[in-house]
Amino acid sequence: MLIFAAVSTDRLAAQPGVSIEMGSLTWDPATGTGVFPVLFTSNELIAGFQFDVVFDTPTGILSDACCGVAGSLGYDIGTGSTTVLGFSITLTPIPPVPAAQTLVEVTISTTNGLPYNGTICLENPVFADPNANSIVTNVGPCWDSGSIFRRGDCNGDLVFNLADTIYQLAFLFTAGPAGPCRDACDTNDDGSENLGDAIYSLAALFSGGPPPIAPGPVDCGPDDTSDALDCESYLNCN
Ligand SMILES: [Ca+2]
Ligand SMILES: [Ca+2]
Ligand SMILES: [Ca+2]
Repeated sequence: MLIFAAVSTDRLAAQPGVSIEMGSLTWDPATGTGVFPVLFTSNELIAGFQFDVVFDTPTGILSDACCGVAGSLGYDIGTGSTTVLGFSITLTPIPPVPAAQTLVEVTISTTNGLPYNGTICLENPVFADPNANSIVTNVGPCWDSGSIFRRGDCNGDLVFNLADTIYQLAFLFTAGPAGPCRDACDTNDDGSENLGDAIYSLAALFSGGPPPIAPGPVDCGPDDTSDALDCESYLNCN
């Protein structure tokens, strides 16, 4: 019975496979491109891989892939319109990686030149070992930019003015509707919408206080600080 138990434990510990996951997209406004790492863990030898990069809006364009562990081992890394492909012409395997590392870095752009706004998913992974056997591969969650918006424009009419504060006070105290993008109403970006935001807005509008926190009331951008507030619809940035 003891021997049986030991074998059973070993089998679990040696559970085969590769896991890949999106890292965060970093956008560079100067070049109009964004880069995200594809993170991976593995307890197999990898000799080649491919996966699709899938955007939920048509503005996303897959541009390039390079670098990471695959790049450092001299892999040929290429991209098609939707696919990233990597293989070693010398059949140098990627050794097992127990803690997450970057497999490759993927560069994207957009058709409208704006920061990518939507989700990016990794799909249809194919990983092969040096004997050309496919390796079981798990894929992590999609990356989500969240919506882009103008902070302070609580009523979603494009401009930041007293009407936003009145709208917000009505929501907070007289059962008025919530803003279409709650992040836009969180003018001080502390992760909740309350009287402090209305006071912050009034100070910004009328007494020389600082403007609503980035992305601010003029330029569209994402919420840099994640919180429980939703930005369900903010149409004016798209
Ligand atoms: Ca407004
Ligand atoms: Ca707030
Ligand atoms: Ca926030």
